[in-house]
Amino acid sequence: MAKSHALNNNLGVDFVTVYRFATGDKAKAEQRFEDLIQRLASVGLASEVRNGENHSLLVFVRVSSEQHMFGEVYRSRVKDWVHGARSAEPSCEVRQTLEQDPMSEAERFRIIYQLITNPQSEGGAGITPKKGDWENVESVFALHDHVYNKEWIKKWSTQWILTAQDLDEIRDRMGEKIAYYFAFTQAYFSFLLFPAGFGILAWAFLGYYSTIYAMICSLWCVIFTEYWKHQEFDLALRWGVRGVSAIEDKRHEFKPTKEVTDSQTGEKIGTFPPQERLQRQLLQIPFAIAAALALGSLIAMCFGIEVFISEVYDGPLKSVLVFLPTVILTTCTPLISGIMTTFATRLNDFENYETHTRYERALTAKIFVLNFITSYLPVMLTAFVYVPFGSIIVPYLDIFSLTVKPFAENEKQMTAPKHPSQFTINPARLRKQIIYFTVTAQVVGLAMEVIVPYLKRQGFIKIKQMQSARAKASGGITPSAGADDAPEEKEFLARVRGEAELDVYDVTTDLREMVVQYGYLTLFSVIWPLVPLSFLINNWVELRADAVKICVEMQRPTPWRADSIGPWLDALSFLTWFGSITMSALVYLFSNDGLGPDGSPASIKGWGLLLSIFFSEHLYLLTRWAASTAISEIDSPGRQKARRERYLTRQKLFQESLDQTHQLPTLSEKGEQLSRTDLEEEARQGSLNTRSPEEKFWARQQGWRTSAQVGRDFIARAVPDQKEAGREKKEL
Ligand SMILES: [Ca+2]
Repeated sequence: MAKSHALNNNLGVDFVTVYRFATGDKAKAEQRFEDLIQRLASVGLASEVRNGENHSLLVFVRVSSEQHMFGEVYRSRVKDWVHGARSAEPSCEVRQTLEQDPMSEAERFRIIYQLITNPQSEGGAGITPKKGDWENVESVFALHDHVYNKEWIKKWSTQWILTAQDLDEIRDRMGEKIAYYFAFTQAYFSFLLFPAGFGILAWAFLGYYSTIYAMICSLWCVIFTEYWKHQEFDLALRWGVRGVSAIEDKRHEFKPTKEVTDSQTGEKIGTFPPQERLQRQLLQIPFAIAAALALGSLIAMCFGIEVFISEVYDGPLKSVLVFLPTVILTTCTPLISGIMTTFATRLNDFENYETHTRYERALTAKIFVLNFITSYLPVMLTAFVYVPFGSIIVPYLDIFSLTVKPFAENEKQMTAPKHPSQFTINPARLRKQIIYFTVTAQVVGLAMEVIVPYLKRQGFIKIKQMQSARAKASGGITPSAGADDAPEEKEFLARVRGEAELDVYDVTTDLREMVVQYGYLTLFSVIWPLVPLSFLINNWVELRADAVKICVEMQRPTPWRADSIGPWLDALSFLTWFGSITMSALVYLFSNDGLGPDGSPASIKGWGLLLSIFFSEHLYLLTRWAASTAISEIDSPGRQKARRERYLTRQKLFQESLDQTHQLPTLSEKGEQLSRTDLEEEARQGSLNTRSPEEKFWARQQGWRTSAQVGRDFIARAVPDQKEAGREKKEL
């Protein structure tokens, strides 16, 4: 098989399972492996086994027959319907249904993945990769569709804007969860066009810390947040995933502590009492304090050293030493935030959430706190501590003289000025910092995302080659994984072994990156109005680079569903609100020629600062209300689709009830047929005089013809009106 052919054909494989075994206890490993294959077979999955790298086996899995697949599709759709995510009841005739409502690749892969991993009680094989009894199962992944991937990258890299069709295609291939990330980034990218253009004008004509720029930018952020909420809902309708976050299987890790019987349904449910969870959640407070202290003190320390070296120190190697705090920060921050993230995850596990959605929401909130500190604290320290209070703080920075002691020639070079008049604030510091975070760090981040995994992979390949060369030289004890491959499969298996080594894609990392980036825009862009322009350029590349990353650096992601960007929406709203505070504070503090106060707190009026924050926050609330009201009026394809479906259902029901009404005898017929007999009847009944006044009143005229006749008689007998008679005469 030629190499290109090996890339273009997946040989009908749905999923690949990597089974890694310890060579110590071979009997146990063999037994477990047999269990695995048997479990897969029990749910209708056929398997083929090949040798893998480093004591692993590759199990190729596919659904054994079309009938099995139909059965699973039907079950999945019924589940959606029962939970209200699907409006029409799925028909048992799946083959017919699939003609009207075809299955996307994403749906197919999701159903098969769930078939492998869902518990046996829910009809799955119960294989939980890396967990519990299935620790040996290292990963379960689908093979990349390289033909599609190639087209995808080619298409995206040659067009400016991603269309709704492009996003639909991602949804059909990768599932809604990933499609939501691309939809969000695309919406954010298009929204950046305006502030980018306006930012250039502001930079050229209005200068830094412009009130007009701050107001327009804040307004834009409010509109964007509200627009995205609207858009998100619309996509959920269009993709038919409204409410899927509610259909969820319990987390395997959830440990119920109490079993209760539902009084209404009689179902036995394992629960975890909310008050117990609340107690555990209280641990978040010490966690947040510890995180703020650990990360905050590191950042504050590096900040102090940096100010000391650049503003106070006046000895040799100054230009090099200035980078010392950056080095400390870039090495220590990932370390500390890594430890804190582990803590956060442990704490989140301990809080024992029932569903993935709730678990993720809680974890995201914790991670967001960490990100908030590491990303924005350095800028806030400069803006709200160094600039206004610099002259008070700088004399105390002598404590950092230790860091430069080995280089200084005399004491004088590292003595801070003791009097504020001897010291001047460096007003460009804040701007330099913002440029670093919004340009340099973005470019570096992008490179880290794409290039580092590539180098890592190349490194692995090199090491492997060296190992096998050494093994060959020393007598070739360990044959390579592909030694027994059939010649026609060789290329294909080599490719699968490569894909098995790749990382698992987690879309939340990419989403977090975007939300953190948005934070710089909404919180600080008034410092340097070219921020949106930088983000606009960065995000065009980012969207494509992430697509490449998924295709090349990652295993094919399992297509999960979602009906929003989830907890990141809360983060987005929070940042927008917080931006209304920081922007107004920055404008108030620095709008004085863009230089800001001279470093003494005396020039800042506390009440003025509070007033401007108070004012801008109320303006924020008002604009948010106006924007959300205006945006809710906007029609959109998803809403149109939902409306059309509702209309058709309504029409159908109305028609049905109308048909029933037509079967009843109408009053007109009744009147025609019954008028004579009714009159006789009336006379008879009236003489009996047994009716109630109400019955008598309604019994005088039977049928509409009688009523009409009585009316006509009244008209005929009427005496002509004098005035009217006069008028008629005139007309004549
Ligand atoms: Ca990214």
